[in-house]
Amino acid sequence: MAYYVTTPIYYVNGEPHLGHVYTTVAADVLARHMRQRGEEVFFLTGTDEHGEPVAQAAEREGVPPRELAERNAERFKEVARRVDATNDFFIRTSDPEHETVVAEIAARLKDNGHVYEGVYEGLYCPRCADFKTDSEVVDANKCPIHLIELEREQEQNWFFRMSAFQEPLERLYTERPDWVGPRNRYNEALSFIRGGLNDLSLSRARLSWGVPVPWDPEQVIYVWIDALLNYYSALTYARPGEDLRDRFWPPTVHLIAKDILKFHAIIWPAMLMAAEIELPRKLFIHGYLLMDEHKMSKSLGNVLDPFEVMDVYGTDALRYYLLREVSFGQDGSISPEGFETRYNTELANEYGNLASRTFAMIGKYRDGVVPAADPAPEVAMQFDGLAAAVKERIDAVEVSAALDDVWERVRALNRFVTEREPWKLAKDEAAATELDCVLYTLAEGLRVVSILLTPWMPSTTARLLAALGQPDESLASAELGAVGGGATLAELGQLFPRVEPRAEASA
Ligand code: ME8
Repeated sequence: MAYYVTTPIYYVNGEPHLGHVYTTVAADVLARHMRQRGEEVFFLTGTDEHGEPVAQAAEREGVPPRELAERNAERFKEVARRVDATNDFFIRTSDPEHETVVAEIAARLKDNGHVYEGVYEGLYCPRCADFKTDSEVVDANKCPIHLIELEREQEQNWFFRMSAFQEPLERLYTERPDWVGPRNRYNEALSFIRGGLNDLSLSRARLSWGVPVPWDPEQVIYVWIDALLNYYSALTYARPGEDLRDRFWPPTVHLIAKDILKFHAIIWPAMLMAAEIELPRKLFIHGYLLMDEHKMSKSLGNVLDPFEVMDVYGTDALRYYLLREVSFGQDGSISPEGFETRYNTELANEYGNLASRTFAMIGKYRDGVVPAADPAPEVAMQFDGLAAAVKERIDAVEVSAALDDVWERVRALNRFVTEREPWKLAKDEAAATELDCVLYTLAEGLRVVSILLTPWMPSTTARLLAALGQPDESLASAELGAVGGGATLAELGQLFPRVEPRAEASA
């Protein structure tokens, strides 16, 4: 089965930050896991470069929008590489191929009779690039997201008759209750639809940074119409000479945060229906990372800077922390203290130490060769059905619950060491077979949890699997007992070395 996963395309008007890293890493976990299953995967991320948000930022900096876009798109690309994202393509909405598709689909919406000319009047937020209804604004005229005062604006525009899709959208939500997850977001979107849909202005007259409206080049296509189409256009040119739509359309899952729910859960399916394009299978809406409940401020030392964390602790530690600390789908706080605690107790102690103890004991008691034995029954019981459970979690986009499931087994292996006390067995010749069983079970358990953890911590697990002499990362081999004894262990070193508290944090 083909698997197509996307992140939002990020605005190039600002710096990449932890929120962007979060979605990209989560999408990468899904993509990597599916590749382990032998599925054909396409993973897309990229940048949103047109519209007011970028035009205005460029104006503030005194540079042309294209220049700002060039510079920041490069930074977002760099971040994707830095977090070890395995995206198959990086789309930029200023790509001429994307612009061509946007113009084509806009023309199709018009040809299909869903576009008309009219005057728009409303409170407009330039930061959201969105008109706000009276029920959405706060304090009479403020953007609910940016809390800036909005001006009432009027424009001659082309409109998309979104109101005509109210009933088809309601039907979509009734027929496919899984199409938006988690459930609270589904309910939110559905009640928004039931509240009544207005037509959507499809073009902007006052702006030139965008894709010209094909039948009225004085106007540009509204940035959200342009941006949403990235998920579709990318497949037409990501591989020169190939049309990937055949294999990958419709998308399996669009990952987004709740800030852009309305665009993805309402406008996007309405547009696709109007253009007669098959709808995506699923939207999954994750929560916000709350970096500080009070106020983000570097001087308070409470900001988790993703780049600093990766420099000091490595990329895998950050990937692990983000998806472990906050239950995927809900809001959650993160902090440098929280990170350090999980790094030390879970990564360094529970996983890193388990590996180094196992390697040390097999080295000392069995000359570095994994003994042949059957897995110990109490551990076998714990691992029974684990790979299948993880698959099911990932199918449901439960990215942190899947990680928790595996981590429980890391802990089970630690308990197993404590209970069986292999260092005592080693002193008793009559216990040689039992020691073989314990050491084999540990090596085998480490192998299985490491395969399953690969999507979250790819470099670490690759290192560990290589040192175990078992580089096969396919999910099919993630069964306890699938590999026998006999492998000679290589040098492993510390997986998560202790890090002295940063001077900055203790100052
Ligand atoms: O909205 N917690 O771009 P954007 C979790 N260009 N995720 C966060 C986050 C946080 N605190 N902050 C940002 C746009 N994100 C449009 C999208 S898509 C066709 C166009 C993540 O740069 C999250 O995925 O504002 C959120 O939806 C996205 O960044 C918004 O990125």
